[in-house]
Amino acid sequence: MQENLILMEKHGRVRLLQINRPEAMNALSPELMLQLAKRIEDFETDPEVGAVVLTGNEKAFAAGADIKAMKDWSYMDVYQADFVTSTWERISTFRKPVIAAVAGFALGGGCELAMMCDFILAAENAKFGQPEITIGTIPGAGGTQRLARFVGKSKAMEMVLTGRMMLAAEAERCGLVSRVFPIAELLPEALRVAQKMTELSSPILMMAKESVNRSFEVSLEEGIRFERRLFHSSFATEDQKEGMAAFVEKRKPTFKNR
Ligand code: DAK
Repeated sequence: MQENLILMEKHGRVRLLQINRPEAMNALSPELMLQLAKRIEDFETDPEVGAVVLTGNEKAFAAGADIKAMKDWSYMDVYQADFVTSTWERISTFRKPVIAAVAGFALGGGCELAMMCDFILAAENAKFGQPEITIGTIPGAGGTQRLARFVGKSKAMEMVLTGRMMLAAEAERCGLVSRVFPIAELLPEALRVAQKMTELSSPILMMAKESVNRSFEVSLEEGIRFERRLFHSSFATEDQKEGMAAFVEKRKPTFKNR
């Protein structure tokens, strides 16, 4: 198995993960997704990790699942291995904040992987697309579901049914991307934003993330009930006491993640 398909750098309590298959436009092979899932699994319980930035290189965040690996798989191969579910979905259940910093192509599984992150910061050269239809399949890692929720039916349908790519500016306009930067500023900005989050209370961040994610699953009434319960729960934490005391005392809070 090829090692180092996912490179890791430590920046304080931020972990920068870089998809590392430049020769294949960062195509997401099963080995690569396994290495990514293992990293995320380790970070979940490591108190030294407060937030994650997932990135690729200047040409490609990831140009999709590995077509060369997939092309001869049978129905039974993908069904029995539970292809996608077993490794790909791990990032979408990660409880700590994860930012996708996207430059270049984010296509097919690459676009789906970015959408599994909490938000997407993009370089001006980023291109998003679900081109599976052009190779005889459909998005299989959440593209038909998450894209429709994020950008609405019309744009999602157009992208999924035609394979058209969307440039960063359009992706920002329609809400797929939270902000766009010149390429040289993308990583420093993503790391800066992640670093800011590590200065906040980790359990409260988890509550906030869980609550926003809930909005995609349930009715407004149920979502608001869920939010209210978590909001009330936040008052049981030491960090809520510290945060509000610090505001009143006009000082910076020191959160203990308790
Ligand atoms: N897989 C494997 N290799 C890839 C690749 C990919 N997705 N994308 C690029 N490469 C490889 C190319 O084959 C080429 O390799 P060599 O020929 O040098 O050996 C190398 O990367 C450089 O690519 P190009 O020469 O094509 O570079 P260009 O700049 O000309 O074009 C491109 C860049 C990104 C526009 C182009 O490479 C491209 O169209 N790539 C494919 C994009 C695509 O169709 N992506 C969707 C993949 S399908 C499922 C769940 C999920 C999925 C499927 C099933 N199940 C539950 C069953 C997900 C499917 C997908 O993501």
